Amino acid sequence: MDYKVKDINLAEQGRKKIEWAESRMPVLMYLREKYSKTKPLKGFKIAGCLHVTKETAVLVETLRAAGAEVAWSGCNPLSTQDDIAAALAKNGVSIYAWHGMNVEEFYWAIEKTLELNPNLTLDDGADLIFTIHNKHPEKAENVIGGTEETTTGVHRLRAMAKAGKLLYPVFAVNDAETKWDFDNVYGTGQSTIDGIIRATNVLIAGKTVVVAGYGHCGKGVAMRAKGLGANVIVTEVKPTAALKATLEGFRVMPMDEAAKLGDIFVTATGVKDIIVKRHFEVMKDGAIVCNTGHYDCEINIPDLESLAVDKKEIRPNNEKYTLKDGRNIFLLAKGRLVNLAAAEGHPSEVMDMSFANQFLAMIRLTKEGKNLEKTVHLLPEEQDQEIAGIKLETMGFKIDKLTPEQIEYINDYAQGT
Ligand code: 3DD
Repeated sequence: MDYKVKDINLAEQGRKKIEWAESRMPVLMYLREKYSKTKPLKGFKIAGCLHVTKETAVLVETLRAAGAEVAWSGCNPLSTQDDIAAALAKNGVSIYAWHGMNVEEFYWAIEKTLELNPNLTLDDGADLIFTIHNKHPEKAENVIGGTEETTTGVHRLRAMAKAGKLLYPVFAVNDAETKWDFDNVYGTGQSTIDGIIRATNVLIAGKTVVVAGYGHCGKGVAMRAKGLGANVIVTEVKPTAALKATLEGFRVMPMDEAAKLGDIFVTATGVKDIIVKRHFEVMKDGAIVCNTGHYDCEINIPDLESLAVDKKEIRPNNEKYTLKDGRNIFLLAKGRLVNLAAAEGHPSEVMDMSFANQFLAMIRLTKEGKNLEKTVHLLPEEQDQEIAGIKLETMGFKIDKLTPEQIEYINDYAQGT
């Protein structure tokens, strides 16, 4: 059994965290119970490239319980939790992941998972799919289809499909309502603040928090910062998103103005160069800067380096850059996603639904993949309602049901006032 992790002796500690996550992921555990009997993924080989957290471990072990053979790598050099990787390795998973990988090791790990010759791929950020397409296109012939977890990855794959370059169909798990409206908003909202607090322990109350990007993720971060008493400024390029931010009571202005006011900056745009040299030049002494987008391109670190006369890590995931005029700027998690690099990512309860979508999408691909067009597909709305229904039930909630007369009314366009 092949694997490469930081320290296999961390397995017992990791297992305890996985058991905690299992206790708070009732939808995925229900699906594991249901499909471990029929094993619909038996005979299928899944290569996964997704943050190695306790929640991902529950997904991996649910895929295996349903019969799949699995090989796994992390999808960010700083997001792997080493005790979780050890627990998965100890339990027989071919996993290649450790915290603090360099870029070469990151892609070596992806290559190792491809030795499985997968017929299904599971991605978060599309690095696995891109490695297949750019370096091993012959392996795409074995692949029935794949899934993509995050907004950035879906954007990349849609562009690829539009260019006619996608070699197999992909389900946009990110775009499922039970993922996008929950993980991206409530998960990112809490886990980003969690990462900031773990790396700084600053008081959020009373601070001016600048959130760049008011998509689902930025909306969650702004909401939770406000909840902790921050004064929130939102920066945007999309008029409708900016308008929504103003109606939620947030101040809206260009980054050139916000840069002078912010105490804490969070980028959540998916776009590069959101905070650049001219912004650092006007920031307050002691400003804290971090990113919660998938890639580390949103904060221009070479610009910050060019202004600094000294840099040192003052506590884990927190580097103090001293500028020529004596001001200090604190960069968290080296500009990589602060929620996973400086904390544990989103709570289990919200990843439960994201990963229920991943699991069901894998089964759907085994049945439908061969007939799907080689483009990016949405998961069916019914799947959202099925997942949300199970979630509500596990939370002890009951809801109303339409009567036949109400269904008839909805479908009868002729009935007026
Ligand atoms: N992501 C956030 N928290 C995570 C966790 N606890 N486990 C695995 C992945 C986790 C990333 C997700 O938000 C993913 O849906 C994304 O990147 O959009």
